[in-house]
Amino acid sequence: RSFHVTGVQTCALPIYSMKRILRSSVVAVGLLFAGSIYAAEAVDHPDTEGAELRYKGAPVPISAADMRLTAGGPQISEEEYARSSQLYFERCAGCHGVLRKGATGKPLTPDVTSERGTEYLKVLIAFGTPAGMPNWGSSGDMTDAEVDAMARFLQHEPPMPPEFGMKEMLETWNQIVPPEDRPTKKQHKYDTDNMFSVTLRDSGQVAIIDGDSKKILSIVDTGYAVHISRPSNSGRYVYTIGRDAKIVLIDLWMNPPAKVAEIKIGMEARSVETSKFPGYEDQLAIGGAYWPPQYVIMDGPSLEPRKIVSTRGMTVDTQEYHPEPRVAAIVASHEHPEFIVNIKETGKILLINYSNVDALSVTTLEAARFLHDGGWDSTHRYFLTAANKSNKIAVVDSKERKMEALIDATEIPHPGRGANLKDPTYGPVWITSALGNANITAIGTDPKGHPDSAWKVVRTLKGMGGGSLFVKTHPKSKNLWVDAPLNPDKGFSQSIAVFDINNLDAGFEVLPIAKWAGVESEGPARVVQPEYNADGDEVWFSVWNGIDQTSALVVVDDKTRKLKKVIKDKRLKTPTGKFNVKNTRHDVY
Ligand code: DHE
Repeated sequence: RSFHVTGVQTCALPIYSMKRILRSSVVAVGLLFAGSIYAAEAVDHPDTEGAELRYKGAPVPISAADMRLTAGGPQISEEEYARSSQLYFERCAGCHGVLRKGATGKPLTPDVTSERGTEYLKVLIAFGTPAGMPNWGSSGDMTDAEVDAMARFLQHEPPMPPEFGMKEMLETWNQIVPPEDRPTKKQHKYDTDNMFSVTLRDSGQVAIIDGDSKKILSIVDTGYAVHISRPSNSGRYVYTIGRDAKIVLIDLWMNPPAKVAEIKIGMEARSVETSKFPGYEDQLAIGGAYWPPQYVIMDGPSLEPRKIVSTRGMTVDTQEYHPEPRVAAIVASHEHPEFIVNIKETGKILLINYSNVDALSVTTLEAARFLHDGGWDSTHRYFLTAANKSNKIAVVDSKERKMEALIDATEIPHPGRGANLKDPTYGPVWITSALGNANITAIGTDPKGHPDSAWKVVRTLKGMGGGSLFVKTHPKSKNLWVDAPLNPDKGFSQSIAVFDINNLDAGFEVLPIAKWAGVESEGPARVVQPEYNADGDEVWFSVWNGIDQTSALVVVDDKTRKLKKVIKDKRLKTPTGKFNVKNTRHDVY
């Protein structure tokens, strides 16, 4: 990483000493700037660690609309405004919100930023803060000119990205192979239940891999930086969602599996799910958008959009209006014909009854801000989900349609879908790891059989360290796998920790997955997201390298914990999430 000596000095000190001071002594900085910056730094990103910010720094493909200049704001050219708004979406919107009203980061609206002024903002952007704001300038991620333009851009109104209603959706809806022209039976010999849909993040594709032969059956172009895949209830289809809000429907019966429909549901999104309640299997799909803040219910096999609903509204705690509450995780209820939808910024969980799409009834549950990801307990009655900036796990009783509990958890819990296992002492528990520290938290989930442990943190194990994103086990397994792809120590980010479920206190074994793939020295080679095969006797790991570097999938024998297979192929670019059809459609984890 290069270090730029820039013209952003606001005092007599050379810039490199300022950098050192900013990193080493907040108090010194406070003195340097007559107290003002210290206060700002201390609150800008409370509890936000570098790992979390790296995780948030994913590009978002929204281009700037018209310039909206604030009277009296600093001069900025049209070109600088356009470039800065693109950079803002790529680097800053994840924390500060598209409209800059503040999300997990502070508000950056002109009333706030104009008081700070250009020089102050330049220093903040260039050097970051000890509280967690990245050093975009000194890290080389932004040039001096970009830092300078960004500081001026932030003092003007943010560009208003366009809304995306039915007209826009229909313009993007493409039925490549309409349902009536699709095969009436499977066109190949492969077992669709043991197929994996693997996110190829930076190439905007997924790989459909046969879990038995480990052969890549097809590479399907999807949305930009595709995020997750969800198979339909029957297991015939896979729905993928791109960060650009493009949903792609893949028919696994075709030979090779291929794209049969696509639609864009907004400008930016992360979640998609399909109806699972008996009588509605494969009939409907739902997509949740970050921008515009809305969800869309579609016809499952064709993706025809049927109902678009905005999520704008009041926050759960202070009851203030929020203009962009993003849709985070969505799961399909097994108890009612309902989708369960996390609304991040308002901290509310919606139970959307889809039995009559033209008269949707929605139960709104009050959880906590900022809802992110989550998954079912082993009975599929309770949905446990992270409110990650509140450091809480919210538990929804999907049968009774009510909040069951709101549990204090560890710092920035990040479960993915979580892991369900039978704890030898406490009975059925659901597990999450954390971004903020090494804690692996076990929560009791059996109010009938183990009432004393239900909805309590019954165990906290220590994993390899912070920067963990995903945990996984399988009902047939005795292993609990915990990754740490965002840990700054390569020894951890390139490895996996595995615990013995029957002897959790004994600590964990570390398996050097990236080394087994032979790619440990080529790039970051982060080991991310364990996923079981259909039989539950193999665990798959992604070794996530840069787009021009060699990545791999590593398959480990679950019983022996020994390497079984390394899948390397030049088409496997930046693999991250993997979704086994059987486990994902039956919510087995
Ligand atoms: Fe994810 C799940 C959002 C960054 C890999 N991610 C989710 C979900 C949400 C989400 C809302 C739950 C979807 C659901 O269940 O319906 N992710 C976000 C972000 O907003 C964030 C922080 C930043 C961004 O700009 O996207 C983000 N996520 C990442 C990554 O950098 C990861 C590690 C690599 C990648 O592919 O982008 C990543 N996210 C994943 C994966 C899942 C996921 C693999 C599904 C896990 C599972 O087992 O279900």
